[in-house]
Amino acid sequence: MSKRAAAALVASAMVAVLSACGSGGSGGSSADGTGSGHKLTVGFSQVGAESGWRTANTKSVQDAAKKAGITLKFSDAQQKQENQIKAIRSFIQQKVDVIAFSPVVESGWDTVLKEAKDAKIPVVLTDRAVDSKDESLYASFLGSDFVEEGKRAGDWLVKQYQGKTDAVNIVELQGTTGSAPANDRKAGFTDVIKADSKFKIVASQTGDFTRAKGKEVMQAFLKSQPKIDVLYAHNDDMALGAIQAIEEAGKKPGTDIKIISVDGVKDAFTAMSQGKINVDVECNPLLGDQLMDLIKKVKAGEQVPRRIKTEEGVFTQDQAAAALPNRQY
Ligand code: GYE
Repeated sequence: MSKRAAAALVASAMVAVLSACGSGGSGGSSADGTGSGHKLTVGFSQVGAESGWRTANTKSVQDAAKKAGITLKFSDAQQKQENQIKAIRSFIQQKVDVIAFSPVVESGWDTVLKEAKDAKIPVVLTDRAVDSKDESLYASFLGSDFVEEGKRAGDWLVKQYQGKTDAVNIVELQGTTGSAPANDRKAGFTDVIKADSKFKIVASQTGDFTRAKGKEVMQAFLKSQPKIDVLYAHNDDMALGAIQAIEEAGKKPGTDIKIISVDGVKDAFTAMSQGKINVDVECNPLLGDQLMDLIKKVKAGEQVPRRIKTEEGVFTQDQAAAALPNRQY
C-alpha cells in the first residue's frame, strides 16, 4: 500500500472512531449504550504502574468506564506476563462481557487468547500489540504507532547533526525487554539513523521503563563510555532517572549530553523547559473514551477497524514552556 493510501485508511478509521465517540461517549439511552439495558462488565488487565504514562492511562480507562456506565474489573500485572495470563483466565471464569488488555510483552499469548475465543469472550488490545499470527484471536487494537515514534526521534537527531561529520555516540535506554514499544521504538529510530554512519549506538540496555532503572543503567553507561553525545530514552521516566545520574556525574543534561525522550508527560515537559531534555516525542495515554467506545461496538457485534491509531506530535524545548500549562498528563 502507498504511504498516502495508508494515511487515508488511518484517517478514515480515526474519523469513524471520533464520530462514534461523539454519539456513544455518554453511554446513550441505556447504561451500556447498546440499547439492551444490560450493564457491560469488562475485565481489564493493565501492565503495571511503572511510569507517569501508565498512571495517566489507568486513570483515563477507569474514568471512561465510569462515564460509560461500564463495570470495570481492573487488574494490575506488575509488569509480569504470568500475572496477565492469570488475570485473563480469571476474567474468562467470571464470564465478563469483554476482555481488554495491554500486553506487557508481544509474544506468548496464543494459548490464553484461544481460551477466551473458545469461551466466546471478545478481546480488545489497547496500548501495546501482540505478535500472534492468528488475527481471529482479538477483535481490534487501539494504540500508538511506536515505529513512527522511533522514526520521529531519529528524524530530530539527523536534523540536529546535519552538515557535521564527527562521530555521534549514542546510548540507548530501552523499554521493557520484548514489549512492543521497546521493540518498535528501537526499530524506527535505528531505521532512520542507519543511513549515516557517523551515528553510533555505543551502548543499549533495558531500563524497564522506570526512573530507578533508568538512573541505574545511565550510571553504568557514564562509567563505561568515555564519550556520550546523545541519550535516546524509550520513555520519560527513564530519561528523568538518567538526568539525575548525569547531574550527579557533574555533567549538564541537554547540553553535555543531548536527550531524546518519548511520552511527553508533564514532568518531562518541565525538564524540557529547563533545558534538560532536548526533544520529546508524544505518546498519548488518554485512550479511555476511545477504548470504552470500541468495547461497546465489539460487544454489539459491529464491524470495527482492526487497528486504530492515536494521533501524536513532537515537542522541542522552545515549545515546552508554552505547552506545559495545557498538558493533561
Ligand atoms: O511509553 C511507557 C510505559 O506502552 C506506550 O509504557 C506504553 C509505554 C510508555 O511504561 O512510559
